[in-house]
Amino acid sequence: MKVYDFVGAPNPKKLRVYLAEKGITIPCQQVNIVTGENRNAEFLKKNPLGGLPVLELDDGSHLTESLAIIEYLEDLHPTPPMIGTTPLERARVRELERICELGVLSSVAQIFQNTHPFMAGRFKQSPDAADNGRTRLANTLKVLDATIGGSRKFVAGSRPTIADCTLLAGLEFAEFAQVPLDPAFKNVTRWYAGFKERPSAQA
Ligand SMILES: N[C@@H](CCC(=O)N[C@@H](CS)C(=O)NCC(=O)O)C(=O)O
Repeated sequence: MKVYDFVGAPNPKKLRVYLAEKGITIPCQQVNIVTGENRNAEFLKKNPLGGLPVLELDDGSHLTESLAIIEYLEDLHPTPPMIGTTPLERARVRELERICELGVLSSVAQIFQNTHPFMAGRFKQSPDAADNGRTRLANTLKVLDATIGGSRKFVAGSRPTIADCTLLAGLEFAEFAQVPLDPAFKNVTRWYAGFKERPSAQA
């Protein structure tokens, strides 16, 4: 197997944090999205949508979509469990992961695409779309702050899960996009400081 990766982008980061938490080692090859290497004909054969990460399987086929890659690896390596063990636990973890992805990471992406000079040449930018992203981000962080509360060590409870991987990637991306986490979300802030201490956060 091989991972096509780009250090500096959130979806590849989510996968690297997951791999580090699981103790799985897969060779990584960097594909530069800043220079557009992910849009050349060679790479588009691996992922016609051009996005990273991509997992290359031993038969030469490719799996795209970070969450599909993570769930595939989780099925191959169920221990330690990062999507829970009972049906309800698994549903709760996935629920929180989706909230972190769609409400945090995607909202930050929307803000980034609509405000950052790097995106200006590639994207029709709209201040209203950026504002909508900020609203969705704040609404989601409010819910996550209440869910994590004063005592949870991890997003879904007492063990790290894929929800932590996605939230870490989303909040690091938020710093890069210049919409850093508002410290008023004190439980998310405590979680973020704690998770950043884990070796996987450096992946
Ligand atoms: N939904 C996809 C998103 C993939 C994606 O858009 N990745 C970004 C990096 S976070 C990318 O490659 N952007 C460059 C581009 O699309 O040209 C996933 O979760 O893997």
